[in-house]
Amino acid sequence: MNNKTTISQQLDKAATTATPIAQPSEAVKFSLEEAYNIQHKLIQLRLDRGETITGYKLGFTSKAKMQQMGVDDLIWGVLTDNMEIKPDENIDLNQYIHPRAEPEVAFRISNDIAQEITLNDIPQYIDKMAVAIEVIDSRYKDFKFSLEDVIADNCSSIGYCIGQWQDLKEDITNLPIQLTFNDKTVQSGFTQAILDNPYQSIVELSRLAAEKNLVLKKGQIILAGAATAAEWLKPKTKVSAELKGFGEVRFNTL
Ligand code: OOG
Repeated sequence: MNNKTTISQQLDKAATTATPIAQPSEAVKFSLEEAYNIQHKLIQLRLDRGETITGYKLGFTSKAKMQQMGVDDLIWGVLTDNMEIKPDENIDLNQYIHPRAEPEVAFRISNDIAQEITLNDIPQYIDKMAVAIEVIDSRYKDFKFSLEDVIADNCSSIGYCIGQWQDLKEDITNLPIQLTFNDKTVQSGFTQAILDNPYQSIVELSRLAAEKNLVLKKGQIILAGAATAAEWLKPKTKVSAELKGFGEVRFNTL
């Protein structure tokens, strides 16, 4: 596990075969920067198989998630077309290791973002937002990891389901958001939990991307991070997320 390419290959295999592996940081210490390099190589393996980048996700933008996972910094990962779950799709949980769902807010980029932007710039770069569900599935045994491990693992990403795109509203700082399983609420919170304002997640991502000279492209999406803790997915469940004023999105597990 000393070689960084090996870690990315092992993570890729763990994901494609739904088989958990040990946390690499238990065998070798590596920095946050090295962790993002491993993530980059991991994504490259997916792109080499023909997948395309559809957007980015932020993680640990809320205290609820940081506390649930025992970490203390914001992280970001890459979304690809292969991860998309269509609304009302039926998904087979056997393709995952130990999947969890989170209710989220998604944004759509309308103009390339090539530098750090501010909250005031957002209407120039983002045209729509939607309620979303993110499915996360750590490749590590028992869903346990250090910050470096989870970054290397592309921030546990595996799936995303986006509701109907809607026009932006000026103030989205404190909207109720919830996750339901078979119409029963299993997680609920408020968008304020996401960096005090979900739009702030776009600002943070633009800063992180600018540091790497990465352009966030028109048409790509941004998942702002969960406002609540994540919930284990179970078979035969109607999984739905609702964001007040932005409707609902759902998929079903087989
Ligand atoms: C890491 C991903 C965290 C979020 O929204 O905070 C995340 C994990 O908890 O496995 O997606």
